[in-house]
Parts: sequence; structure tokens; C-alpha cells
Amino acid sequence: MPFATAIDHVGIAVADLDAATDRYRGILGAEPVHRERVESQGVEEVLFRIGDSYVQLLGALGPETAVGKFLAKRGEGMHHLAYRVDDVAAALDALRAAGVRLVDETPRPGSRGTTIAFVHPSALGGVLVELVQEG
Ligand code: V0V
Ligand code: CO
Repeated sequence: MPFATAIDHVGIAVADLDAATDRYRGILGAEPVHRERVESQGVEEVLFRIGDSYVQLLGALGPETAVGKFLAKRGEGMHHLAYRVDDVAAALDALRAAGVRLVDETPRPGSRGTTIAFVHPSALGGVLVELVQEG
């Protein structure tokens, strides 16, 4: 079974979600397809669809959240790369067996009713990786 079937989204940390949404709307020439607060992750997201993938703008719900800490430390920028997988739990098991450092030991709810899990940036070239299972 291949690790991933597609790039699901690229997450971008932004200081001002409304301003960033306006900027991206103008640059991409498209309307966002989704907006959602995900309290469990401490974010509010706006999604733009690009082909079969998304750009995910991420605003922090507070300074102690993952994105809040990232913005304070690094400023705005690319926050994570999300791979679409058929089965997050199975992908986590395979990564664990390969000795990869995980952030999440078990899958969690993401936006749009997805199931997600994060893999530590130290495991994949300094890039925080998210696994996304649709539905
Ligand atoms: C931190 N580091 C990163 C990073 N965040 N490296 C690459 N990309 C990032 N986004 C590095 C940081 O520079 C340090 O490197 C090291 O990791 C430890 O950083 P820290 O500031 O002490 O932060 P921690 O360890 O408290 O937290 C980092 C992790 C945390 C990645 C563990 O952010 C986390 O649990 N993230 C998963 C949840 C998340 O990001 N949720 C928001 C998106 P040095 O200095 O040690 O080299 S929610 C989402 O995408 C949803 C809902 C969705 O798609 O549906
Ligand atoms: Co994401």
C-alpha cells in the first residue's frame, strides 16, 4: 500500500486570517471553499481549493496554541504539509514500526469531518507532516 494518495493541503500560519484571506482571494482569483474553527487544534482555518488539494490558511486561537507559538517564534510562513492517506491509523502504525517520531499516537478529528494525525518535524526534514483521511 502506498504511503499517500495525494497532497491534501499545505498549511500556512498567518497573523491576521481575514487579511490573509483577502490577499489570497485576490492572488488565487478564487473564493475560499471552507472556513472553520477547530477548537481542539487551537486554529481557525480558511481553505482554498487548488485542483484536488487545498491551501489552508491558519489563524491562531491564542498564543499558547501550536500555531500561536509558531507565529511568535518564526513569524508567518509554511506550517505543515498534509498527505492524504486511506487509513490514518494504519499509516501511524507503519511509521511507528519504522521508528519515526510521532506527535499523535492515535488519530484525532480534523476539519471538514476528516481524521488526522501529526508526525514530528524532526522525522521528515524539518517539515511538520499531517496525515489526512477523508470522511
Ligand atoms: C515547531 N517546530 C517546527 C514547527 N513547529 N518545525 C517545522 N514546522 C513546524 N510547524 C520545531 C521548532 O522549531 C523546534 O525546533 C521544535 O520543533 C520544537 O518546537 P517548539 O516551539 O518547542 O514547539 P513544540 O515542541 O511545543 O510543538 C511543536 C509541535 C506542535 C510540532 C509538536 O506544534 C504540534 O503538536 N503540532 C501539531 C498540531 C498542530 O500543529 N495543529 C495546528 C494545525 P528546534 O528549535 O528544536 O530545532 S491544525 C490542522 O492542520 C487541522 C485542524 C487540519 O488540517 O484539519
Ligand atoms: Co492541516
